[in-house]
Amino acid sequence: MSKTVHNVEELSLDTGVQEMLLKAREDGVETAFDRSEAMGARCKFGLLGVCCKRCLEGPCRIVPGGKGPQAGVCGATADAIVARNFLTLVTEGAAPHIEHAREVALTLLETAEGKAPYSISNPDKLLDIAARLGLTVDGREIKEVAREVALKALENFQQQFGVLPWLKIKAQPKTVERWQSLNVLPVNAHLEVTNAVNRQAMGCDADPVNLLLGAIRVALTDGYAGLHLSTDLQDVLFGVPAVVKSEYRLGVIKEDMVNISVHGHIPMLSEKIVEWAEKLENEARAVGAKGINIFGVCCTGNEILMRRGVPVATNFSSQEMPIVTGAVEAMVVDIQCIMPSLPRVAKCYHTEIITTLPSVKIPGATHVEFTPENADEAAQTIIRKAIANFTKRDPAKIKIPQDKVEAYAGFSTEQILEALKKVNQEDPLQPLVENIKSGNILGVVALVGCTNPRIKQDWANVEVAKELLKHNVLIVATGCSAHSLAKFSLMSPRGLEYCGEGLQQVLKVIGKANGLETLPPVLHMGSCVDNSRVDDLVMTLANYLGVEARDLPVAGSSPEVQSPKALAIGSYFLAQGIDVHVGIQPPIAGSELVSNILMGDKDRHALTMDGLFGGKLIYEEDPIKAAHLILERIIQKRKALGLPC
Ligand code: CUV
Ligand code: SF4
Repeated sequence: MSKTVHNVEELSLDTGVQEMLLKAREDGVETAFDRSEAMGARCKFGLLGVCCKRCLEGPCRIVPGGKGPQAGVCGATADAIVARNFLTLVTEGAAPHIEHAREVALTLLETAEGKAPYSISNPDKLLDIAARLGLTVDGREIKEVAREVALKALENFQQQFGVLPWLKIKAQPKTVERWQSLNVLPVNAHLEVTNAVNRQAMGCDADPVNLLLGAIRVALTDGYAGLHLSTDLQDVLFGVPAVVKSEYRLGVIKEDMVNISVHGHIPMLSEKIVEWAEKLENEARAVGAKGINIFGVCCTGNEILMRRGVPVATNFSSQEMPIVTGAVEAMVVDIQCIMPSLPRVAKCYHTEIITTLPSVKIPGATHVEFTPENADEAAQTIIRKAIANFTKRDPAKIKIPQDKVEAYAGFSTEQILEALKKVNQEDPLQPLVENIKSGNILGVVALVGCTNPRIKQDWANVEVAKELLKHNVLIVATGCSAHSLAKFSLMSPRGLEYCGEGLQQVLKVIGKANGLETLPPVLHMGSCVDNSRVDDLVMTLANYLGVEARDLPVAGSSPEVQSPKALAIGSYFLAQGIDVHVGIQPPIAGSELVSNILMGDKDRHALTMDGLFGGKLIYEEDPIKAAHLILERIIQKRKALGLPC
């Protein structure tokens, strides 16, 4: 194990995590925080994006503008290498969402055909989607409609001509025209991913501009065939989220119960775990536990928080910490953002790490294969394993941090509109839009993405949010950033103290109309795929005002980005013309051309995302400065709309 030099206070803002980091050191357990430190300064070539290992002539690396070779053996320049690597990141970010969506579509199909033990929880949303797709719904059975919607959804992975069906039912026509003129409209998700991998291969696309447009094309695929498709069909199967009150932080782990953590992304598994945990309570009591306590980690935690109010223990960087409490019987994982170290940490305790999908196995974990058809059996097997582990606890190793905080979640676009209806039944958007116009709400920012052991956990997410709230920016949040903000009370009435006066007033009025003291200043919109909900909200506002998304005073921010998935989502926002801030250096600095295209102002550079689409990438590590760069752009967009600033 590496020698640890940092104080735990410098590693995470979360006191529970700090406490567990100390315990991990005492227990001789290595964590991501230790490994990050042991890794030391990251490779400069990698940070700049100028390293290429696409073929066996290399690996090649370039010192930009410096001494030594200015092109790879094949002749690829730094511009081409950086642009290609960016496309790789976006593709690697999109593919997981696309696979996620396809799994959900197949589950819907199997449910409609009676082959999988799920139900159509929200027929209204199903009928709405069917109508948008132009399917006949009148006089037909729900299951029949569901089957047809599922088949239509699968066309997003199959059709050889035309435009991605889910893009057609969601995007604004004027924006689609722009995308068409730039030739970035996707056909089907599998084709787009294959094509993207193909064009980045050795000896293929070497034009940095074309490669970056390729990244936008993949990002649009991510947005529609990944994010939107997943959320829509998950809402049909499991319900549209509505406001729930729940709890956050490691204190949600309960000493006297069988604790099961769900971690990963796919709600088909976590929903079944929650369902069967209730049904098997008696078996837990039989081994001396008071019951079964399910809690979430990362995005599948968001899914069951949003729909069931299940508490969340922690987010990405500290996913090993629940195990360190010594009180977790099982951590069940599916896909994405799962640290391969989990079974090594679990070895020091009695926790069983359970993998569930054929393409995600980890040495040292137990594997219980999960499919939609065998969902009930798999969930029971998993829960019984956890119950059996309860008796294997070592009392000397148990220590659970006491901190927990309350948080409200469940703010789907549908729920936000419902809440606004209580203020104005006929014209629900009117109160929101009036307050945006007057400046009581200066703009809306989506705080999205991850935490990253390269920087102090939760700190940048929370600081960016507080600074924006102070300037009357309404915040919506998803992913692990949402977890950060919830952990620090920004999703509870207590968060009101950080808001500017105008925003406070609006939140109180809408809150009171809904029987609450206030709305929380940060609205939790869900998991990473639920950035589709952010897009839905933006579309709703834009359509109401008769403008495009790119005209609105809105932005995205990912202060602690870790996953390429967040870069794919960010690029999707860019394609919509929405500015995106990242607080971790994106690997593009090795090419001035690529940096200028992605981050440049349209007034200063001939060719930019800003000029082509209307939004740009902002890189700033300092959260306060970042917030002000975002505010500047929001004010620019307000001015263009003729709104007071
Ligand atoms: Ni999908 S992608 S660390 S779990 S948000 Fe969390 Fe969210 Fe980033 Fe991963
Ligand atoms: Fe080097 Fe070109 Fe091969 Fe990349 S593709 S490793 S730059 S020769």
